[in-house]
Amino acid sequence: MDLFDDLERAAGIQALAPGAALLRGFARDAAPLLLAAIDDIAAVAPFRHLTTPGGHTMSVATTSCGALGWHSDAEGYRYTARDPDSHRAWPAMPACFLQIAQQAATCAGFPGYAPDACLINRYAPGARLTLHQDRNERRVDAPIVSVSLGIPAVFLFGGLRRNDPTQKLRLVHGDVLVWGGPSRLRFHGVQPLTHAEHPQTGACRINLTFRTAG
Ligand code: MD3
Ligand code: FE
Repeated sequence: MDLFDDLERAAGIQALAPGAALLRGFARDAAPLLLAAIDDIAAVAPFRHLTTPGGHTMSVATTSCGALGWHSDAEGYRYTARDPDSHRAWPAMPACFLQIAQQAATCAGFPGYAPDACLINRYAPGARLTLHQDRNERRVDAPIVSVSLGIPAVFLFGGLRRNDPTQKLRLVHGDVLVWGGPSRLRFHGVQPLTHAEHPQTGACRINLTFRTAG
C-alpha cells in the first residue's frame, strides 16, 4: 500500500474527498469538557426547535455560541448577533470549543482557522436533517468543522448538486469532520437517528458545527 495511506491510518485521518477529512475519535478525550460547556451554553440559550421559512418545525433542536448564532423563521435563514428568543448576545465560544476546532482544522490542512459561530444541534431518536448546503456564511472559503458527540448517526454527503449520488458515513462519539476547499459546498444531511444510549449523553446525539459566518 501507499505510504500516504499508512500515515493517514496511523494518524486516524481519512481523506473523504478533496478538502474533506474524517478524524476518527479526535474529540473523544475532550468530550466531557465539551459536554459540560454545552450545558452552560444551554442554560443561557436553551435548545429550541427552529421553524423553517417554509413553516416546518425542525426535528433537531438547536442553540449557538460565538459572536454569531444561527436562526430561521418565516423570514428566512440567517446569522444573528443576539438570540432572538432572549434578545441577549449568544454565549461566548468556550476556549475548549475553539481549541478542538482549530486543532482539527490544522490537522486537515487548514491552519489559522478562526470560526466566529458554533451551531449546536441536538438529535433525539427519530430526529433528522434533510439534504442541504451550508451557504449562508460570508466566508465559504473557510472550512466547516463538525464534532459528533453521544449516540451514533448516519451522515450523508453528496456532491455539489442536490441530485448527485450520496455516500453514507457512520459517525460516533468523538469523530470530527472537516469540510473545506472544493468540498465546502457539498450537499449533506443526517438520517433519522435510531434509538441508542451513550453514557455521556443518554439517548441523544449532539453535533457542534463551527463556521466562519461573519
Ligand atoms: C459537509 N449539521 O448544522 S455536520 C448543519 O450532524 C449540519 O448536525 C449536521 O449539517 C449535523 O448545517 C452535519 C457535518 C457537516 C457540516 C457542514 C458541511 C458537513 C458538511 C458543509 C459542507 C459539506
Ligand atoms: Fe449543514
